[in-house]
Amino acid sequence: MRGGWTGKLLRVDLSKGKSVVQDLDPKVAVDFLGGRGFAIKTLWDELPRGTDPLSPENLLILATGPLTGISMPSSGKLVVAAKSPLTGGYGDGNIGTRASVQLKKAGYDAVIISGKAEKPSILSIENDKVEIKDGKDLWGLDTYKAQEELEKQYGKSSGILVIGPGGEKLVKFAVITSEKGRAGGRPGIGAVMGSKNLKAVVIRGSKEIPLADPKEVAKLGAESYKDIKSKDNYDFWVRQGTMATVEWANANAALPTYNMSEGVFDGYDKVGGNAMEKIYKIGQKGCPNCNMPCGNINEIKEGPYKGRDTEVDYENIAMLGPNLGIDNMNWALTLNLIADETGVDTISLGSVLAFATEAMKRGLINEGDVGLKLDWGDGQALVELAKKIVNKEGFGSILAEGVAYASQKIGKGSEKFAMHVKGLEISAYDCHAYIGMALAYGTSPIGAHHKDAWFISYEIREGRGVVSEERAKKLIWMQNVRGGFFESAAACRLPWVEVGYDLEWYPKFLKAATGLDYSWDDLHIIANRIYTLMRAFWIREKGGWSRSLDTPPAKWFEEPQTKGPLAGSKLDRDDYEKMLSWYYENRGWDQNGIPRKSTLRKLGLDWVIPGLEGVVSLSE
Ligand code: PTT
Ligand code: SF4
Repeated sequence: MRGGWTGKLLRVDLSKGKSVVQDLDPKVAVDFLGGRGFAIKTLWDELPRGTDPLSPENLLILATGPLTGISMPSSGKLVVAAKSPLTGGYGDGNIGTRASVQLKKAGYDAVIISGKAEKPSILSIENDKVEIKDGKDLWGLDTYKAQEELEKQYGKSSGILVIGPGGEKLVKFAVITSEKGRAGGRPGIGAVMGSKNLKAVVIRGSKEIPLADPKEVAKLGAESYKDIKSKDNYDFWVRQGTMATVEWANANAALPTYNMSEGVFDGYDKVGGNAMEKIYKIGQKGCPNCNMPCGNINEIKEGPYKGRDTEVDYENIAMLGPNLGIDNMNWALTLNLIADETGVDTISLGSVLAFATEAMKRGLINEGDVGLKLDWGDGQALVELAKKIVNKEGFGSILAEGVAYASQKIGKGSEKFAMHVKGLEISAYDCHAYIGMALAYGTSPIGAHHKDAWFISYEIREGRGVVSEERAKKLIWMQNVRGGFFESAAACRLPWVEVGYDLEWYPKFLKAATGLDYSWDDLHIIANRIYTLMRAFWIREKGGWSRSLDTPPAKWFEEPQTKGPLAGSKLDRDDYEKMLSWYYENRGWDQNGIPRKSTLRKLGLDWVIPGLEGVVSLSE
């Protein structure tokens, strides 16, 4: 390997208190790139079928890719992955953090953490020196305080990953956080870290990241940073970042409102990008190596957390504002701060709060069950319930298991409005009117996340409601670029998505970094391989497959929107089934969503066949 990859993996066994450095198999690097690709390959190869995600046997993987940390726009991202305790399938997340760059500089492409420390611990990685240190003084601290403490001890430039009380208490949607406001691992990767008694990972590196052609990387980097700054949308993006999506989603009847019952919200402008800019925004933050920083730091002006600040994005505000009927930004910011400090996912938190509110409005649960009276827009009660969830108190402990579990527990038809796919709560786009985006959620390889395909923007641009094989193929293309390439390379996709930075830059960077000539066709083959392997992992862990696991909840099919420009919209089941069939066909999977043997062979995944044949019958 000439560069891009360091060629080394660090394995840490917390039970034995030992670590070992291994060579990265060059074929794995070339065929899977890194990030998500490394994570799924490792989990497939090494995790015994049926492993309890919160047991010491689960593997917590921190993985970079060949573009991470190099002088390329927005290259400071890190994939955190494990078997998910929320879904029971493959789970990962992507954090913008100094830990990504520091890990490459310390000389590793990935860290694979197994076992469980006897007592609360910190994993410290400083180049070749790897230590498991006592973390008992940090245990119980929120993520902000723990971050501050670790910065004092290890220096501000260290890469720090930390969990909060949510991860320690094994809330099923706990995340890993970094630098007060970056978070990743929606499917409970923070709980996996907590189950290992691992409070934090601190990484410091001082080595050069190996590059095949350092001069070319520097040249491409300089040109790219200039290119990004020259884009028309650049200034607006830096002012509002993802928050401008609030107004855009409302205009297109896609803003999640009242537990994804509606796509428009009367008070949207009070919690949108413009309101943020005028009233609440006090600062700006970005990930390493990024010159289009999008972290909006906002001040809470009223309420119990008055004067505190918190970093927000669209998903956070949409799920903790309109989806709860909240039109007072201060409550949405307060809920966001609670999620960040305790280290739980904002999207899932918004979803379980909305689910409980709807269940009470429908009379399926009552004030006595919850210990609180819930209503749309009642920020105070929802903040109280959020605290019960993160502390796993009373009814909060049911919601802390996620919306799928809570709906099973409550029963009475509540599954219909439990807004999840495969157990992961749906992120912030209402899909009554967007069948393509519904399919994107249905087929996302970690459960209902928009990260693999923000298909709704394409549907709005190219026409809504189209049911065709072309659309299914386009969705696969988009998943491959976003969830295949960006999650494995591993870099931020927003320069491409948000300001129009050209995709053609990436093969050039790959060539300069690794010396290898990847075309976009090659990168799509890699993405197909990764998607098919993720699907195989899910099938192995679930003991089979069914189309219902790739289908969004009944609400969007049965209860139309009642307001806004698309009032009356709902999804059509026959249309969805057609789209899903085309999707399977074009992925080379059979009509039950199971990869065909011929597909596995074509993608160089022959070695997966024996593992799957023990679980399901494979068609040719
Ligand atoms: C991501 C998901 C998102 S996606 C958001 S806001 W978004 C929520 N952010 C949370 C948060 O904050 N705190 C918290 N406690 N929970 C949160 N849950 C939600 O998590 C994020 C940016 C954003 S902001 C997006 S779209 C892009 N996501 C990328 C991605 O997934 N891959 C990639 N290669 N590049 C991306 N660039 C953008 O990064 P998950 P971050 Mg995140 C505070 O974690 O699990 O992947 O879910 O990473 O560093 O905060 O950057 O409108
Ligand atoms: Fe981070 Fe935003 Fe820059 Fe992406 S665009 S690297 S999320 S600051």
